[in-house]
Amino acid sequence: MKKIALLAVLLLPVAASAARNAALEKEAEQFVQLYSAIYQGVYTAAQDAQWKASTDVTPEHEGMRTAADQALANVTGNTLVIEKARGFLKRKAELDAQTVRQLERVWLMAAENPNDIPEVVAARVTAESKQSSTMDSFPFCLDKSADGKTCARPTTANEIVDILVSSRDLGFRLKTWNASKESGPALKPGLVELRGLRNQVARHFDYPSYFDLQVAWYEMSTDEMMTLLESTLKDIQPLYEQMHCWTKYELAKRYNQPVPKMIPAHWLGNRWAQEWPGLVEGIDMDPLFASRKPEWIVKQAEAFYVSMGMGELPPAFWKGSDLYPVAQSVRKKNTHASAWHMDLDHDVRSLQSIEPNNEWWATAHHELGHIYYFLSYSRPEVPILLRDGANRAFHEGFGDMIAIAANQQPYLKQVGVLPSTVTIDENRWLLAEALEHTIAFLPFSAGTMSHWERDVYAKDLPESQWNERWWEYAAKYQGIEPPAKRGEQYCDACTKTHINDNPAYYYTYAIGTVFKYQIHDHICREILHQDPRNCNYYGHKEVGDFLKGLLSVGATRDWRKLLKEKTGSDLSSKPMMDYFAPLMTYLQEQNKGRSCSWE
Ligand code: X8Z
Ligand code: ZN
Repeated sequence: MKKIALLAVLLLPVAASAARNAALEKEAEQFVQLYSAIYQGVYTAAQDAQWKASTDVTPEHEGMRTAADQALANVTGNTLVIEKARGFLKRKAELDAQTVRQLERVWLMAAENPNDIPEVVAARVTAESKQSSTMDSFPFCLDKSADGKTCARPTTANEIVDILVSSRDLGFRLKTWNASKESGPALKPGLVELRGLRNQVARHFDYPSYFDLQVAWYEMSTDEMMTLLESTLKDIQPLYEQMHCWTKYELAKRYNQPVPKMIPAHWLGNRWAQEWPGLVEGIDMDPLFASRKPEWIVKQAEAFYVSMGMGELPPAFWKGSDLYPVAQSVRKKNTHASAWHMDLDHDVRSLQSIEPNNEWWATAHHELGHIYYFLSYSRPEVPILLRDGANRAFHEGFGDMIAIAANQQPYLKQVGVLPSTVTIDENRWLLAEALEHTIAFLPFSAGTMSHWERDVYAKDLPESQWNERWWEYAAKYQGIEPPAKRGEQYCDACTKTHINDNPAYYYTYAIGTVFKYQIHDHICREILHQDPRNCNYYGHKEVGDFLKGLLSVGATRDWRKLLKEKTGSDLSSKPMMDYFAPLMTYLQEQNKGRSCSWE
């Protein structure tokens, strides 16, 4: 209890009235500078080793990653660092705000690896590397050999997506969905161990759980975060119910099945039902990209940012990135897209497996958003420790917002993806966006994922209940059910990348979704004077200037104040709800006389 009180003092906002202390400020600044210089070096070495381990999974690279992560942990969780940071933070009222912001980050990073429990930190570092290797090299298989010992028909994450988006054969879909869940049992033991170790480090630092430690990056408690998520879910609930109803009737017709209450998971075009692509007849974007080269996707995404005056990607990006699929027989690599700030300066890279389709089109814009954010705040005025998003959701939301703009009809026509003669019904276009990017995504991100991880970390949910709880939440928030009962021998949550290697983070995407519509709305209405549903930023330097103002401050500003200053409003789902408002009337009309409830 006493330690919790101390923690509360450390994280309290700086009192405006307190007297600054020049000598203490100087001492704290020197500490932060020395720490930053060492941190940047070991962080870069760890990024380098993690990059190799993620792009070429071998036992040797895993070992090198473990060693480099341990070196990083030795610095960030060093006992002297902890002692110093604690001392300064106790007197934060006497320090300037920028130094305090940096010290708070030193503190949060120390809590990941407290060196006074070295055996726990070492076990965690090793287990994290191992879990990533298991996940990144997992051999997905569609058909086993006759004796069940080898794989007769290997498959890939990209192929699983293709099948689930396009196949109309329910039996084949089921087989593919089941194959996609096979990594779960392989990953569960590692996640059980990691849950314990992650909670142990966080609790050693008096955070109630690892979930609370991650949420603290937003300067929020777990309860505050869950309240924010619940309120977002409440805002979209009426629209989600209509969309869910429309979808189940549509799919029942497509597969010639009775209309179910809940949607069977293998009916949808994504293995976690997080996005629902391929549903709106007449809006099939994939063929529009099929004739393009994967290289075109990423160059065109770059062109979008360049058109707003954001500069070309540096040679380091093209030299260092790993952007296209590779057969597992050649090299095993993580197939989930990511963006990397290798040295907290201008060495930026992205790891992707781009194929010419609509999903990778959006993903490439998303990843370049991270890259442009990195580049934007990597300037001398922004200290190393504040080279980060104003909060994590700003980072996730920024590139996604560019992806909204890059998916609107005026722009798609301008770059020749959509023939200029085509006119598409606005409501159906909006429905596709709601299904593929937004309204289907929020119950997954703010609902199932975030609540499940909250329970696993903050409520110590016994591992004997993990799968049951996962499907309880999928039913409650998403109205989705598994194709057949899934016992505890499976770990369906474990098949999701972030559960393993980006834990207690996923609510970030939900907040990023709300954020991106808020910024998009501001850009369209206030800067471009265009309708947010038909709005084209391409070529608009004034939009680039606005965005640079938002991004280039990195984490030097309080995210709430920055958002209010830039948009005139606190974080709000109103712009998102206004954007999708016409859909409600459209779907209510479509769903007339249907039985919609899934309870
Ligand atoms: O993981 C990602 C990005 C990498 S930061 C591709 N996203 C989430 C996911 O795929 O689950 C983007 C949207 C949600
Ligand atoms: Zn991202």
